[in-house]
Amino acid sequence: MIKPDGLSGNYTERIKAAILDSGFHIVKETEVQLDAEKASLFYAEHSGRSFFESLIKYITSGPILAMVLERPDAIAQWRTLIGPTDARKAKISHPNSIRAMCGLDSEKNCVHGSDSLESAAREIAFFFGDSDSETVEHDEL
Ligand code: 3AN
Repeated sequence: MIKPDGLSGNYTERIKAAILDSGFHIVKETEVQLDAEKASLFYAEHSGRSFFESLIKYITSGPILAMVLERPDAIAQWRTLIGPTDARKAKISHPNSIRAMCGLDSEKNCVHGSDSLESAAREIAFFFGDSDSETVEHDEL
């Protein structure tokens, strides 16, 4: 997912170029404006965290671009390509990462990546409907 700061900062084309250069295939994409209710569902696992309210405000501050990305070992490869959650750290330890390119800090880090097959299935279903989640799980396993 490219977050609102990624889209408003006009990083979409550079991010997509990095995605394709790293051997991913963009299977699907959709631009969506999340409201607070949907964003809270998406980030339900963080609902008890101190930064939750601020995170919801940020992620609903403009449209996001959700994408289904495909390649072998996609979860780990994408997380390597985006770099650490804290974009300030990414700029030092992973200067070629996407978060180093367009992120600001731990919250405004311009892109999201599913952290497991299970969360990928859930997040793909969230944006694109249920059938894709099953396809991805079966393809990956
Ligand atoms: P990642 O996006 O690297 O998987 P998560 O899942 O731990 O990181 O966090 C989800 C989102 O919550 C992050 N992308 C970021 O926007 C926000 N977030 C995480 N940790 C913090 C933090 N310490 N302070 C503010 N926002 C945070």
